[in-house]
Amino acid sequence: MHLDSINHPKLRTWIDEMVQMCMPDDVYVCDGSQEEANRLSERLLRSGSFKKLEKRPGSFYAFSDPGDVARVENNTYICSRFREEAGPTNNWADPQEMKGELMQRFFGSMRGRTMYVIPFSMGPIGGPLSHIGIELTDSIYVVLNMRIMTRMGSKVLEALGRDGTFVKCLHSVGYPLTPGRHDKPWPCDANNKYIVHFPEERAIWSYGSGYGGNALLGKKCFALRIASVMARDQGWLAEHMLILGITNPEGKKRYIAAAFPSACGKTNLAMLVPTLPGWKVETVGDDIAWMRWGEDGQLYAINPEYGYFGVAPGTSMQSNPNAMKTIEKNTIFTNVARTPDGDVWWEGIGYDPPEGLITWLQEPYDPKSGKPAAHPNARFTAPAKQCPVIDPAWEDPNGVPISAILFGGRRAGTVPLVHEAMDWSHGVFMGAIVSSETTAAASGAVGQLRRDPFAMLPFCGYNMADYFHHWLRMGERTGVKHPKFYYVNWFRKNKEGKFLWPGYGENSRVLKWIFERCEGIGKAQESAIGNLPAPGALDLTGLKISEEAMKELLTVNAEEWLADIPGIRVFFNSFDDFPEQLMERLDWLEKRLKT
Ligand code: GTP
Ligand code: SPV
Ligand code: MN
Repeated sequence: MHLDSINHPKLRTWIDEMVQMCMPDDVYVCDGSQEEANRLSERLLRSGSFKKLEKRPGSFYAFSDPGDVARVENNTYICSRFREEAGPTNNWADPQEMKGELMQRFFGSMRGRTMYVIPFSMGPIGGPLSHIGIELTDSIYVVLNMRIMTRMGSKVLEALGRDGTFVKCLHSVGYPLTPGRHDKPWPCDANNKYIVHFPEERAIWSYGSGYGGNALLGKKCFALRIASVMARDQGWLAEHMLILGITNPEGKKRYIAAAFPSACGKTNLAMLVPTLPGWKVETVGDDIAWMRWGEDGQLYAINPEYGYFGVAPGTSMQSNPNAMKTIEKNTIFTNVARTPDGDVWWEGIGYDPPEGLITWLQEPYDPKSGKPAAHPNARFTAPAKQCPVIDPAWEDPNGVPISAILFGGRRAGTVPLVHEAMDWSHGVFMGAIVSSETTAAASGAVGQLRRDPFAMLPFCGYNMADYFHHWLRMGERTGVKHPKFYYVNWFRKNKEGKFLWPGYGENSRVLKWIFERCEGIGKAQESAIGNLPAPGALDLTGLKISEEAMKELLTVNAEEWLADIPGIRVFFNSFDDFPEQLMERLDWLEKRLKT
C-alpha cells in the first residue's frame, strides 16, 4: 500500500522523519495479505536469500551471516532517562547520547532499499490486553517473519484509527546498497549491532542484525522489554512464559504458565504429549504471556504472539510431535541444514542425515568434521494456528485463567525435579532465585551458570529490584485468587553426566501433581525449600526409572543449596532498593537449611 493510505497524523509524521534519516529509495505499507507475502517471497527467492522447500508447502529456507545467529545481550541497551531506572542487570546509555550515536548509524542506512511499514498487534486486534506496534524495516525477511509471528497488516491500521497509541519500532540491517555495492543473501552489519530501547518513549531502535529477537521487534523488544515497563506503570505483567491448558481424565481443565530461560524447554512443555493415559495438554503460547487480574479475581493470561519462533535442533517426532506437525507447511526455517530434495534436517531430528546434506554454512556436510549441520540456535517460524493441539481459547482477547506458575532452568545439580512455594511472596522469591546454564539462544559461552530471575534477565526493560517490587505488589491486591507457584528442573544430571529425568512427555507426571495440588487433593511434604511431592504422590505408573534416580530427583541436599546462598545474596545485594521481604526470605531459607 502507498504511504498515503496512512491517516494517522502522528504516525505519518514519525514515518516521514525516519524516511528522512534512513533515506530508503521507496516506502511500502504492508497490508498483510497472502498476495503480498507471495510477492515478497518471490523477491527473496530471486535474490537468493530464500530457497524453496519442495517437501513443505509454502515453506522457505534461509541462512544467516555467520556473524548474526542469535540475540546479542552485550549490544542490548535500556536507555531510560536515569541509569538507576535500568538497574544493574541491564546495559544503560544516556538516551540523548545513544540517539546521537544511532542517528549516525541509521543515516542513509536504507539507501537502495525499500522501507517496509509493518503495522502489527500484539494480542488479538482490539483486545483489552492487546497493544499495537509499527515496525519500520528494510528487511523483507523481517516482514515475512513478522507476518507469521504477529497479527499484521491493514486491520491493525484500522484498529489504530487516527490517534491510537503505538510502540515505535525502527529496524535496519545496516547494509545500504550504495552505488556499486551488491546485496548479500543475509545483509547485516555484524560488527556494529545495537538493540536499543527507549522505555519512556515506548520506542525501539535496532540496527545491524536481521536475526530473531534482534530484528522481529514485536517479540523480545516490545512484548517483553517495553511491555514490562508498560505493565509496571499500568498494573499488569509481561512475562517470558509459555501458557498451556491441561485437562484431566475427568474433563476438568486448568491453565498453567511457565517461565524458563531461552532454550530451556518452553515450546516443548507448551506442546507436550502426556505419557499418562487420559491427560491432555493444549497450547496457548510458547514464549510470552501478558497477564492481569480479571474481575473475578483470577489471573488471566494472553499469548501476545501469533506464531512460534522455535529452536529446531532437538525437535523430533519423539520429543515434540506437535511441533513437527506444526512446521509441515507455511514455515520459514533459518540456519538449519537442507537436503538435496528440498527438505530440512538438524541434529536430533530423529533420523540420520541424508546423502548430500548442505549445512547452515552452505557447505557439504561432513559428519567427521565435528561441526554440526544446523546451527544450535537454528529456528523455525510457524503459524500458531497450525499447532494440532492449539487451545480453543488461544485467541480469547480476555485470556485464560491461570492456576499455577512454574519457574525452571537448566541445573545439573541442587534443584529438585519439582517443589512448591508456600505463598505468593515465596513464589516471587522462587522466581527471583532462578539460575540456569546459558544456551545458544544468545551469543557467548554456553553452559555457564548464571542467575536469571523469572527467566527475564535479558528481557526486563527496567530495574529488576523494581520488577520484584511490582510482582510483590501484584500479589497484595485484595480480592484476588493467587495461583500456586512451582520451581521445576528437568535437567538434573547423574555423576556420569546423563539426565536423571526423561523429560518431554514424561513431564506430564509433574504437571499432574501440580494439577492435583491445585485441586486440593495432591499430597505434599514440607522441606526446607518448600513442598515436595509426598512419597507416592508423583504418578510414576509405567515409567522405568530407578529408585536411586527418583530419590536424587526429589531430595533436598542442604549442602548444595547452602553453596548457592552466597551467590544469591551477592545478586540481591547488587540492587539499591531490593525488596526487604525477599531478603528476609533468603535468611529464612538459609536458617531452615542449617537446621
Ligand atoms: P526459546 O524459544 O529460546 O525461548 O526456548 P524454549 O524455552 O522454548 O526451549 P525449547 O522448548 O525450544 O527447548 C530447547 C531445548 O531444550 C531443545 O533442544 C529441547 O530438545 C530441550 N528440551 C526441552 N524440554 C526438555 C526436557 O524436558 N528434557 C530435556 N533433557 N531437554 C529438553
Ligand atoms: C529467546 O531467546 O528466548 C527466544 C528467541 O525466544 S529470540 O526471539 O531470538 O529472542
Ligand atoms: Mn524465548
